[in-house]
Amino acid sequence: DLSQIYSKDLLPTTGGERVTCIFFQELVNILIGYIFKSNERSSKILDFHHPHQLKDNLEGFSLDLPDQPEPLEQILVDCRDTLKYGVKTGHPRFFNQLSSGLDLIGLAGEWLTSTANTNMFTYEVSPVFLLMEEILLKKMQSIVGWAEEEGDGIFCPGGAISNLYSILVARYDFYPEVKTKGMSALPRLALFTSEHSHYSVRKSAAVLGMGSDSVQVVPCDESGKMIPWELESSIIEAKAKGLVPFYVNATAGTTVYGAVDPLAAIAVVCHQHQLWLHVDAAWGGGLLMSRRHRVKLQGIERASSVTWNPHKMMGAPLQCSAILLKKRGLLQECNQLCADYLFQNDKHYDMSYDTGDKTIQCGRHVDAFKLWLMWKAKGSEGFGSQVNKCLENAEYLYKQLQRRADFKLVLESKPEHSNVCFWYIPPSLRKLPPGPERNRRLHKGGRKKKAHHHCPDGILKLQVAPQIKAKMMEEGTTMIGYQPLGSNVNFFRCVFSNPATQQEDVDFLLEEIARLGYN
Ligand code: ABU
Repeated sequence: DLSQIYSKDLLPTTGGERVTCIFFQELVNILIGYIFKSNERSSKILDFHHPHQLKDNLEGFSLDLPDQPEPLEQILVDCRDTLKYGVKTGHPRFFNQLSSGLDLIGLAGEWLTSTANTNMFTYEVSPVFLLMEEILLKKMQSIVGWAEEEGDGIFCPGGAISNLYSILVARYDFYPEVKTKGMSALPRLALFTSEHSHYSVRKSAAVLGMGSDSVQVVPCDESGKMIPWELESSIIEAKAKGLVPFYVNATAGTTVYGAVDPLAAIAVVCHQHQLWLHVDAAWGGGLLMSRRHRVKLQGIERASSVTWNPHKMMGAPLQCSAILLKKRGLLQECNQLCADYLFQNDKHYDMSYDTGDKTIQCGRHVDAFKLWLMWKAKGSEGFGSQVNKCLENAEYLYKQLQRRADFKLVLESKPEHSNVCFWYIPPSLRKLPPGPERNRRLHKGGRKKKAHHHCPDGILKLQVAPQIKAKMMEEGTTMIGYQPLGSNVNFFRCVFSNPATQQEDVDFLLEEIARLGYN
């Protein structure tokens, strides 16, 4: 009975061993129950509530912070409720995000990491984790295809920050004085990225003081790949305007279509114009683990830097993202400030392992251990099979969509990655041929007559895909994302990164969309 027991009764309180043990056993039971539920197809993915409902002591679940301590029994109830009202991203029918699944070895790694509760800035406090990070980075660099004497990098908080590092270091490589003199040391720089690339490139340019307008957006072909000759034209045009090109971002696995830019051809353009080539393989990096699919990233070895997120295709628990740099030492030179209280130069061990000064953070979470543990448990081959399975699921979905009259593929070609994009065509629109009229009606708001706090008259206008998504979330049976892109009105994007997903889940998804969208 933990109703009269408080956190003060846990360790380090003298004699707190028994209570600590009971509390954690109860907590582990809650977590194991959650893991089981996440793997049960019949369980809901989410028990959706609007923010105002969740903030309003829903079924006694209070988010308010008390002045007086609450007993451990209540703390366990809070843990259970937190999971109850969250989203089971490990459920085999969760297709909403590029990162999904619940890898149990990765989870064990994350638990251990939190238990160790240390900081990645110095070897002094993270000796084992820092060596594991080094081993992982070297392994990833060799998989990218860099030579033994090349390669550097660091794990960072997500792909957007990894991309930011690539621009920061590229700029430093061309203009080292920017570190001390700031923007006055720079000409008007130009960066290049494709229209389908991740928004973090433009955001980074803004954060780094160059302005998002310094990013030149290069057109793509119909499958979402950057067109190399358009890149070259853009570079020439920028030079003619007096801008100084220095950086090209190529994407290996765009967020929506999963397109891989033609890396080898882009590398040739970058070489001709002496530009830094970064490959944002946050999503596509996982393909490198598969003998069958790694060929799609041919040319990545010519990049000066690579973003690769193992928390996406490789299924590592969030967060786990690496920025890899070909030129050794640049990251340290670019960012180091030698704070005396951390990076003393008279330590008794090899201080090159105090890698914290390579980063723009000070405190840094241990993101490497869970991946290291997963790699031990699966081997490189295991990751390869996992990736192959995700792409097989994507191909299965693609084939189902090809043969059904109630769905329409956005791209007719076979998916290159595990993204499959499609529209659901309600019966009322099925007789219309693809074209502007059908698009207009797919785009037109339907009427949803359920009360909604944002909509005082209780009528909410939603287009076909958002309407289906809204019902899906309220029923909690499956989850898939949607978005418009270019001239394409809102369409669904299904992505596979969860090894728990089977073909029966793909069948379920289509039937569920058809059921929810039927009108
Ligand atoms: N670019 C971050 C991941 C986006 C997504 O999960 O859809």
